[in-house]
Amino acid sequence: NSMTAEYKVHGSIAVITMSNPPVNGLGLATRQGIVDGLQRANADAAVKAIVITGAGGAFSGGADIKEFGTDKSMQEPNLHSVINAVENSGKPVVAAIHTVCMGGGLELALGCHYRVGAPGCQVALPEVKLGILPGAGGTQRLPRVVGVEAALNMIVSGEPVKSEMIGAVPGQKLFDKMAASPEALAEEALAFAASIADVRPLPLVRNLPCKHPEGDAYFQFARNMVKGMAKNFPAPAKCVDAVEAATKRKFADGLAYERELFINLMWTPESRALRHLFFAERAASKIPDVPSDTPKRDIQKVGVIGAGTMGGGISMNFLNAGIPVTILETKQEALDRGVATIKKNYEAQVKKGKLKEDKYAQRMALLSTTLSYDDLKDCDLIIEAVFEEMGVKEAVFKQLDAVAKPGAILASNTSTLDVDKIAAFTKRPQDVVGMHFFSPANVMKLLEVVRGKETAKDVLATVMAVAKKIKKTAVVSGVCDGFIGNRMIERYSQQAGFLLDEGCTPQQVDKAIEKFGFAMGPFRMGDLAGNDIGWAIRKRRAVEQPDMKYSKTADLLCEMGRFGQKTGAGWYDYQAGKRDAIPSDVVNKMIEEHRKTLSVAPRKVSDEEIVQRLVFALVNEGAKILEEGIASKSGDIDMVYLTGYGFPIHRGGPMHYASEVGLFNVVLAMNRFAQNPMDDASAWAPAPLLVKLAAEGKAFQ
Ligand code: T1G
Repeated sequence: NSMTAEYKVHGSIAVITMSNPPVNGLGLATRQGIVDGLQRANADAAVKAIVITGAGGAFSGGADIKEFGTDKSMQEPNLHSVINAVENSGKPVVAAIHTVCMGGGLELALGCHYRVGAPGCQVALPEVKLGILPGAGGTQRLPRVVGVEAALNMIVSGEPVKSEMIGAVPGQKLFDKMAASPEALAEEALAFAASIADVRPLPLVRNLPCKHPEGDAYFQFARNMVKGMAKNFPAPAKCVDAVEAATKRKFADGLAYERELFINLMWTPESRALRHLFFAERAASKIPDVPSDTPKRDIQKVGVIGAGTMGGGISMNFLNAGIPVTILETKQEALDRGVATIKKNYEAQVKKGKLKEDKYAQRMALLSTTLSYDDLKDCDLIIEAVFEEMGVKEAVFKQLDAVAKPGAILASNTSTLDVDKIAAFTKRPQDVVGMHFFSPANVMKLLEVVRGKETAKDVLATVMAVAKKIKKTAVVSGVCDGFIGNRMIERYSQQAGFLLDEGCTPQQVDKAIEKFGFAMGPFRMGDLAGNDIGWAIRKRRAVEQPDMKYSKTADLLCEMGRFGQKTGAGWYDYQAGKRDAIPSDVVNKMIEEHRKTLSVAPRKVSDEEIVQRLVFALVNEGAKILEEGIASKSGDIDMVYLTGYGFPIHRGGPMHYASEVGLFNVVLAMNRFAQNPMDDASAWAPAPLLVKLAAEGKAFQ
């Protein structure tokens, strides 16, 4: 590998510059470059001191996570060896830190004899967010320079702290000097290196004391705090163990202990899930056939059609990002109601201290309303969130086609209708795209971007960039009934219904899947979203897909008018003004009566079977979505389920979870479920992609 660290001597100072874009991940070649630079500098009599820094937009973002799970990350010189080489240098090594100094990058800096920091640099040990902990001395050195409590907070939270915040703490030893500005850093680091070139002995962080005055009491307190917040993740508690070791053991022993904890955590399923999601989240914004340098349209002004729940929530996303919005409705009182709801939402945030009064006022100042399409003629992006009925969509898009300026992006918030048909209502199908927000639209992170046959590539690139700006996780979906999320949830709901027919109560199913980690089981979710929504879809489906088998229970429930929280009763009973789901004798009776009509003896279904049938139903549909090209990567499907449907993060998403279980085992289970006369055998016919991967012993990519 070509060395990815440059070496240059300025006067008597050797400068080693890591250059491994995009964030100077400490990959093997970079590590090798640093070690070689140190050797050259120590061998050159003209060199008195050494500066290590990073090219481009980071000092270093830490270990190269692209190497994780490969043997390259452990190949010598591994990060430990590089840090040892720095500490054992015969000449002083100064880290010149700027922009991003994270994980292994900070650990490298802590191995240096001195550190000069530029203001505005994000300093963090974010390993815990990947389900691990700093594995190259971070848990042993950071407490020695910023104190035990500050270090533990940074390591357990993984959150970045601004360099100038740390530099301002009296007695801190992380930065020996703060540069006046990022631009001044290089100059000041060289001058600083020259000023300490002859100072001996060379200071080592590992030789600094590390104590906490209340020792055991403090760590007991820390353990209690961490236990509460880290429900499904083992790493935070291990961070406490590692930092405690720094206060109790000799440095070398603490380092060895940290290494042991690090390696154990690397192999936990939780860490594999978090590392998978780190990449899946970033990969989701990449569209295989849309180059990342595709020119984007400029979005200065947004129009929203419809001031209902969705229209209001959608508008707030743009107001929050400082983008002016014009909401259009057909009647003034609908506009007034919509604006009042937006105000109520913001005022609730102001009351909770989450939003400053002046920010609230700024956002409202960006909002305008109108009853006339003419006022949308200079919008760059117009999103309709009107009634989910093709006739209404047609009227709206015909009007938009007549009024919107050339190049305006026309988006539909439809959750199931055919975006190609909608595009065909206009003379500009290339500018039409689906932007499917999830309710509540100003809260849920997921945005399904539905790509029509004609949708232009720069429209997609623009919408993905807009999604990032309004802090949404955007996933591109092809056109099909239900796109990615709702198409899969259909199969999940189908299984939930069968489980009731076979002997489960709603609360048993919900509890089993919530124990697995879902935020909410299918029946509590139905009561929240409204059972009538599924009812309407099933009626529509009955025409289009008469052969799809369903449990009648959901229809019986709706015929009882039990639509959920909004009617005060659904699968569960509710007390006025409260959200707790109370098991309902009425519903359980209805289910028992219904079973009698099926002439089936109810059976005890295990929690494990409940979870497998619900989750593998998602996986099988997900595999079909992949092979049809509706989704381009399995990680995209995982992101949909994590950000839109409350799938547990520590399981990594349905497709990742299936790969962890082993696709061979998933197919075996599906074959078993297909034997069940109460079930829908056709639903368990494994997708060809699933069969292929299982036969090859492979995982989803
Ligand atoms: N290695 C390799 N690539 C990385 C990377 C890393 N550490 N961090 C980010 N990237 C890539 C990312 O995939 C994307 O690539 C691009 O950089 C921009 O990222 C022993 C073992 C640094 C704050 O956990 O928090 O050190 O998609 O979109 O919003 O203790 O990335 O463009 O091809 O996020 O400006 C610890 C994780 C590793 C840092 C930049 N380090 N990264 O944020 O851009 S474990 C981390 C971040 C470790 C040691 C252990 C952020 C960022 P592409 P981005 P950004």
